[in-house]
Amino acid sequence: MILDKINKTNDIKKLSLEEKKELADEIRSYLLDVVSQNGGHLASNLGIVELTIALESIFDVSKDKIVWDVGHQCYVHKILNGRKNDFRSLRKFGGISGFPNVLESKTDAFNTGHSSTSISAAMGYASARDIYHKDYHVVAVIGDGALTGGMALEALNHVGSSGTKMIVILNDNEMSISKNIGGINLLLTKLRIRKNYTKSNRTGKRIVNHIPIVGSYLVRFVSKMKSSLKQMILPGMYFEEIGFRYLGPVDGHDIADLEDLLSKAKELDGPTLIHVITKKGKGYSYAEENPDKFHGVSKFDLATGKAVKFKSDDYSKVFGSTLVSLAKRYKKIVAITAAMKDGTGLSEFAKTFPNRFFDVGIAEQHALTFAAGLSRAGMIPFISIYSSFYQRGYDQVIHDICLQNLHVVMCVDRAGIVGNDGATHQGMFDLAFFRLVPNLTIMAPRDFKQLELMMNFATKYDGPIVIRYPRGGEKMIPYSPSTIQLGRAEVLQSGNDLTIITIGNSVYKGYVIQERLKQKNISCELIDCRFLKPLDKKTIVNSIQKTKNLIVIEDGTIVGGLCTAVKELIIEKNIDCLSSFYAYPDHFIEHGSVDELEKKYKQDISFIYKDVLRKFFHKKNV
Ligand SMILES: Cc1ncc(C[n+]2csc(CCOP(=O)(O)OP(=O)(O)O)c2C)c(N)n1
Repeated sequence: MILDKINKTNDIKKLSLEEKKELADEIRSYLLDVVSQNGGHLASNLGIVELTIALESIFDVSKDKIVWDVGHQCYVHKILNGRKNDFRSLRKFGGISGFPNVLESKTDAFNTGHSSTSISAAMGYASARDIYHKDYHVVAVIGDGALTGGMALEALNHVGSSGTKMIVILNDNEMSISKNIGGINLLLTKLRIRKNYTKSNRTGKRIVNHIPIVGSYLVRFVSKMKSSLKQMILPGMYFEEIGFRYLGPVDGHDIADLEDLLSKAKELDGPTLIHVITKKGKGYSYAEENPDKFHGVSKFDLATGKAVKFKSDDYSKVFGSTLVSLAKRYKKIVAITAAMKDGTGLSEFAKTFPNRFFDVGIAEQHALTFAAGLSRAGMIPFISIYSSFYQRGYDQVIHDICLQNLHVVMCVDRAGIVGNDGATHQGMFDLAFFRLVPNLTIMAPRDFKQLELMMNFATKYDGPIVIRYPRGGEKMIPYSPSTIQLGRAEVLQSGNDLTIITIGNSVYKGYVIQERLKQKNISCELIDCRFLKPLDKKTIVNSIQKTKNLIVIEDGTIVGGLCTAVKELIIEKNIDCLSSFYAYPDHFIEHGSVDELEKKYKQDISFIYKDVLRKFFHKKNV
């Protein structure tokens, strides 16, 4: 096995071209083997094997800086840089991360996970290098999807005009998670056929030259027109116009061609953009045919390409189908996604209402202000974004939506702990950061039925409103949700000994704890807040004043969300009570399964139950 020769950074440089080709096959098998077991980002990594081999053959990642955009395609890099054996622990609790991580290896130049940051970070490295007169190369590797993100375009704008020496590798596979969309994609489509243009240009010249008398004049005339023609016909000029030297397109699966171009680019001064064409899912037929389905996978059977676990309904699906039925009744409803049509459950909506569906690309900021504009014009926009990606659109929520008090329904998918994607993707902060925003109403459903009711409520509600729900399915509790009233909590269970305050998927934990405490003759009052904002202060205060004992359980950070809201209330009303708050600490939460992370951070039902017995009821042997 050639892979046996790869143990540390730069071992790749010792291989011949033939060995590298063999290595590419072996790496693909290894990727398939591990990702089919552990889950992860498959298709993007299969597509970038040769490009990574070529890059790390030409550059020296022990000193040169390669910044991987999004970072989901860094598996090959990890295998080549000291983590070949650890790769089996990919995304597992205590194992290596599915994204670049500077703490894992010096060869991971920058932590990524969210899209479109690589060119900015690389520009930082390049500028610092120049200030200190240091000597290293800087490369940003960015996909055609990530290039649609505003930050990437802002960074191109900066780098192009700066004249700074750095390389941007555009890994163009025509796919974001779904098919890539938008004007940038149109530009790239023209660039992809540039090779054909060059060939036909040469043929054209030969033909014109043979036209008697005027032939050679025509060729001279055409040559004079070349630069303006080039501008019209060769869209690579777009990058050149903004200050980049454009090289390519080059076949991203031909190691020799790639190495050739990369070594030339290495010698050039100023900003260079290399356009590399790759095939997402390369080498595994199921992934080549359905790159979107194999973008991010959970455990699957290699022989059939089918998921091992049957996928039952999840919140995203329920959101999607509910929105379709609402949109049939309310013609003003439109749906927006930022490149996450499938993930957010909007595929059915897109098919049913193509004119009322907008995929804006990886552009959360634009998506939110676009929703604000739609709302001003009388539409009812539903926008669904993952919790951690809302972080990018915070000012748009505040300045464009809430300041004008606009009716925009902001659905927050993947809220709370999401698991194996780790720190960049945990939906820890949304309750906290949304709570600060004036005019904003915030809800969280405890099950599918309540999500439907909340979506109904949000359709008729006239103002900015958030509905947050977790990744995955519902956990059933035996209380069917009742009508939603603005700012009204639901008391699910009356009791005298302990008040349990919860919201969203944490209601389930509260319910199970309450049931267990009942066995010990402890009677709990279980409150589903439903609204974080406006908070039902009256119901909460009445309950705490009755029981004098309080716990709050929340799937998010301990800072700023429900726990903080209840603490503020206790102080405001000067309530004397014993209290305990269960939420994630003020840390970034690493990767692992939800169960493992809950245990580590003492958020699991067993821990909370025992803790409550100890703290409130002095019972030890439980
Ligand atoms: C800000 C942000 N929004 C959405 C995502 C989700 N996401 C991860 S990868 C991806 C598509 C990236 O496409 P591209 O850059 O072309 O890379 P490819 O997977 O095709 O190689 C998206 C939308 C993200 N990581 N960050």
